[in-house]
Amino acid sequence: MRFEESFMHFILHHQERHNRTYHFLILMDALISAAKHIQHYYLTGALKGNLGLAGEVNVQGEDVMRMDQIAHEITINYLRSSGRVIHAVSEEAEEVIEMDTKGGRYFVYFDPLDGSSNVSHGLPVGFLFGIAKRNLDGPEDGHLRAGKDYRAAGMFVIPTGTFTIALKASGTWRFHIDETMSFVKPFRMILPQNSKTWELSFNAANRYTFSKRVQNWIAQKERTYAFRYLGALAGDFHRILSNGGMFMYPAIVNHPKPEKNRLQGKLRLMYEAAVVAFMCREAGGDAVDETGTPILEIQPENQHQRTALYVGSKLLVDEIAQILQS
Ligand code: AFP
Repeated sequence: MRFEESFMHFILHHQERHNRTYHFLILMDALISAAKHIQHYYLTGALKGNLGLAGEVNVQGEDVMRMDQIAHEITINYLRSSGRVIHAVSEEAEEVIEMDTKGGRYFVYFDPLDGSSNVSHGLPVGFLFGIAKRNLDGPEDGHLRAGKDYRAAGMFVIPTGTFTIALKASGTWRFHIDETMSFVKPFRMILPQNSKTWELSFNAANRYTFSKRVQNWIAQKERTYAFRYLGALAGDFHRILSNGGMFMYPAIVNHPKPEKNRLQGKLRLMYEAAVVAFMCREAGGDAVDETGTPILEIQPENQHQRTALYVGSKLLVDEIAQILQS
């Protein structure tokens, strides 16, 4: 009988190999438990049509589907009881959530249900997270960390049961859920060099609202690469990690109704863009914002800060970065 290596064993071996404590293991156990719990709710609630709009508005002024709120509460509960988190930042909470301010070692930034408009269609959503570590030796250094300081970042694609995580300087790894609800079979993700499989992913409805130089770049490329878009970052980025190419959510600068321009882009820096940028860099790719600045270098000023995002194969990201900087 053949047993596949589980994520928890994988991470245990990783910590031991690097002579590290087990605190990170306990934190990961909390995140895995939260993801499985959210998956259970999705399958038993959302797909049976039991989860409608909650009638609330989140901090970004969007309708909160009940599922978002449930996923948020589930995650907070597991993170809090892990005893390892000092502060958490969630897409669903305006303020930073204080947890174990004395004993906590980690900052966790998360979006528990990204792409929630997919829920009512039974299509994939993402649970994205980034983890930074408290400065245990020197002065307290706060929760606003640039992506380059993350120790790990990952995403669960719910309900398909895939989990991808990048560990600082140790690569990006994909796992699949098995019939016992364990994430198993670590597979190292490296962006393919061969451009035959590369894809572009962006919301085509926005195309003519992008800057002229981005529009021109798309016009040059559109016959070269296939185009895919799901509308949930985790699902779209999952494909880019496997096939190569680039996901982009550029700044909206030419909207016919100028009040609808989004000069800072749409996606959140700390729990969307930096998370996929971290995974992408560990898989050999890169990510930049609208000024061509590496996403992982951006120092956040606010936990809900937005950014434009270009993430994927290094060749394409370097190319667009040059254009954006010119
Ligand atoms: P929602 O959670 O509001 O559906 O937003 C999802 C998201 O933040 C990200 O997952 C997608 O890539 C992007 O927004 C889709 O945005 P558009 O609907 O504007 O294409």
